[in-house]
Amino acid sequence: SIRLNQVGFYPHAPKVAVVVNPTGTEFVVKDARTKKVALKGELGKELENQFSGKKSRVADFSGLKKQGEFYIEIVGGAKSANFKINKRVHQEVAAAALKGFYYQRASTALPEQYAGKWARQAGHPDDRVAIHASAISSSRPEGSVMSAPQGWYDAGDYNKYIVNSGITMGTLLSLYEDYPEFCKGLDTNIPESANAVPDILDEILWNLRWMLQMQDPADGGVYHKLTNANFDGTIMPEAATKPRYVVEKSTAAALNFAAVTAQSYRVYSKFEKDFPGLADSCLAASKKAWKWAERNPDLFYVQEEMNKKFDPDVTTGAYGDGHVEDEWSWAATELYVSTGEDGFLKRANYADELRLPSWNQVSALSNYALLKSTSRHKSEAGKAIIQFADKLLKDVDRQPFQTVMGKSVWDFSWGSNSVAANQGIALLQAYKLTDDIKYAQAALGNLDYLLGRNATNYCFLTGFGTNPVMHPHHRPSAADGVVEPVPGLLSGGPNPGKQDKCTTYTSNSPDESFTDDYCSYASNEIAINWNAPMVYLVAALEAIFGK
Ligand code: 9MR
Repeated sequence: SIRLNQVGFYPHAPKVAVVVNPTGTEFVVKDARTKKVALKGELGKELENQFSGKKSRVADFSGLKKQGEFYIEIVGGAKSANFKINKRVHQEVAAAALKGFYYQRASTALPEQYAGKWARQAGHPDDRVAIHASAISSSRPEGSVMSAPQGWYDAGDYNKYIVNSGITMGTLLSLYEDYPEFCKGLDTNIPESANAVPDILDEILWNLRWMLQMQDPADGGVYHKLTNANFDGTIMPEAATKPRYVVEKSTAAALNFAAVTAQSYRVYSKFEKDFPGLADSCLAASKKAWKWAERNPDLFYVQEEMNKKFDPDVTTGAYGDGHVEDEWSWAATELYVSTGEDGFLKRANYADELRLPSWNQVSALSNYALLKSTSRHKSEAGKAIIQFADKLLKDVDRQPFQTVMGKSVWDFSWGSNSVAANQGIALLQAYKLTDDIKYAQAALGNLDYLLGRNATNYCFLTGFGTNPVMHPHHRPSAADGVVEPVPGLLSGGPNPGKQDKCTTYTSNSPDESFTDDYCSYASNEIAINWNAPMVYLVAALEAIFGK
């Protein structure tokens, strides 16, 4: 009944545990080794969960600043598992969450040296990809094939989607741009670790190389996705050998591509020696995709419509987005920040009212990007971020888990854990702008949520915590014969939609609509666009508090 960050706490940051259905009113924190009391305290006043009606009280032990291993005991009641108080308490979490992307690599074997017991054979060479009937053009006629290897598998499935790569890549590239020094020290033991480039940029490059191949050099358009016709069964990558297709080009894909490659130009131009010509290719590709989008502003991917016209039917993830104003703004902003060209500034709209980023809503990424510019819009873009952050902070002390995450029922959507992580990023942007530690502390509260201070009592990052997620909807984790799931992957999190119709859910409360079951693709899948904000959040917090 004691919910807390199951990994641990920083010496000089808030420390909160939540006791659900408390019996007593006092608590102690004890040293795990000596069993001596390190801190005594009183539980806070009773709070009621707006969803489940459950009663809880808060144990605030922020006063304990000693490093070590501890546990909490309610006087006359429950006891927690051990946790750490440590200066760099989330360092391993940060490295593992980034390493999660290595485990998602397509077209390569993962040798034991890097992958440990999750070593596996190569899957999906993707060097002879068929052109789906929807994607046939004069440059790529019927019967032709193209090569687009590498990239990350999107999620628990083995397909590769440009739109979802957009926000994922933007988030990881921004982490590097916002915290370059910290990123340089983030070692993930990948094949490229020995080179002079930070691991995070080597990892991002694995997906960037794939994305670049998804552009048709003939016209600059970008195929919406590279996919099987249907989802695979529960098999390892090397056993998944069904035909692969690129499907039709879309405006959303072109704009996501343009944004990512424009930002990549900025980032990789500092590594010209290591990757000669890469940055310039990215910028040229970005501008070409932008121009294609200008010529094709309304080619929206609607899978059902495509299936009516072309064979075979494609039933994998659609990532269809018919509202691309935000993608236009984001692409224009990245192009503007990278080139300083006025033409792009005109289209570089930022959100006056910030909206939380997700795969189909990227307007906030324009605001974030403008902070890296000298544009006249910079201060307005920043204002919107601070206003949004202030809204997030409101009434947090009245919440049962004392977190920004979960104030609103709308937080619990498909992939709700990425909502928690993206709220954290918005708060950290506000912290960067103001230097007011309250924003960073609230972001840390959302990390605490993800690592255990939540209504489910799960630590949502595989491989961590005393009650970790064990059965994510992730094909390699389910098919590899290893008991522990592939580590460093963020489970999607509570989702009252329960679209998977799994029978193992135990609650209808939105914040408890989660089941640690492979069947639950709606609450327990993993996905690159959820892992990326997790990496950002935990890495940035380590950079801020891990001293
Ligand atoms: O994250 C996506 C979510 O917002 C959608 O509601 C859902 C249904 O279309 O799809 C989610 O994305 C999935 C994608 O379509 C296929 N790969 C797995 C993704 C995570 O579940």
